Amino acid sequence: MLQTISETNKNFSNEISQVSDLKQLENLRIKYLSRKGIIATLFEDLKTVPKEDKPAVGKSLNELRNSVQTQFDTLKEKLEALSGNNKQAVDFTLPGRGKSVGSKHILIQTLDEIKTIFRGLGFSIAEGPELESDYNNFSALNFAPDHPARDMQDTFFINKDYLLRTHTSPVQIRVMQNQQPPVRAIMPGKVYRNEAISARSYCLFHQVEGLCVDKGVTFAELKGTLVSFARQFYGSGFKYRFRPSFFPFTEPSAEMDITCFLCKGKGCRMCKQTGWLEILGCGMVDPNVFKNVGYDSEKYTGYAFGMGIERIAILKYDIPDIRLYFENDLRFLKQF
Ligand code: 2U9
Repeated sequence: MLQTISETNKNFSNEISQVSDLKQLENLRIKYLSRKGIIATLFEDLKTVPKEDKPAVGKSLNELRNSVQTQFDTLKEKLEALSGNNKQAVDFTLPGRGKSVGSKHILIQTLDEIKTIFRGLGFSIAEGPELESDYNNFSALNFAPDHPARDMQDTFFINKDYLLRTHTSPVQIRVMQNQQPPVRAIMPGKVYRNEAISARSYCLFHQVEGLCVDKGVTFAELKGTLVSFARQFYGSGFKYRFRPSFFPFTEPSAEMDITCFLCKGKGCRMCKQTGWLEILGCGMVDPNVFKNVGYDSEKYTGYAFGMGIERIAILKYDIPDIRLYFENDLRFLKQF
């Protein structure tokens, strides 16, 4: 019986290799695969095989039937496509289906651009954890114990001592705890704030902060570096100004504005009629912060700055709502 099965297999292979049209193929199907065909007859014969041989013979017969059926199906599909009989046949004249290629999210593109510019200005890149200690996020940065930012309403606390960082400044603390000056680094990353979600604020956003500490670092150097960054990032032809401000971790502190992109300084809805857009905060590192990390504030001075990436890109690309960044709507993402 096993020999008959093997011969049938050979015969079928031989016969199907000579088939050149659908009619011949149908005849072959009737001969081998129909209800009274060769294979069905072999299955009938299986009844007469001794009990102990049945498993092996049955297995071999199944393999024969599957192999014959597959060869038949494959050739049928090919011949139908060639004869044009089958409505589902492949139309080789149709253009291929293009594969869509993904792209970097606009926030990541903006972060990459900022990193490249600061690398060119001699800054390295430092990163740290998003879950931070209250000490690194607030106390070491000279926040008073009763500062409003420490309120549960503004910060996501994990417990009494740990929280989701509200800025990347704790990374500067970690860098200074681990290394003596000179320091020249930027700290990009995600930060979290417990705010009511609206078109202008979200519970999560991205920041790039920077720190430069050495002997004799001045406010003039801060201005030169940040204007150089802004000229590369926004293009030439804009004016900049520094306004006095306040942060617990810098003294003096300032905010940097750029001429409004939309009205070129005349006053419009985007700049709230001021002609200026705020792009970042900055200042000279407060001596109390140096004391907290063990730096000698008589010997060293430093400047620091911080910018929100969502805000920067909102201004640069006139994006109307911060939530668009996080919704993954392709109609938004594909524009960049
Ligand atoms: C250390 C010392 C000083 C980082 C700074 C700012 C000013 C600032 C805001 C910009 C928009 C936060 O994303 S935002 O909401 N940041 O204005 N950040 S100076 O100063 C530091 C940081 C760490 C040890």
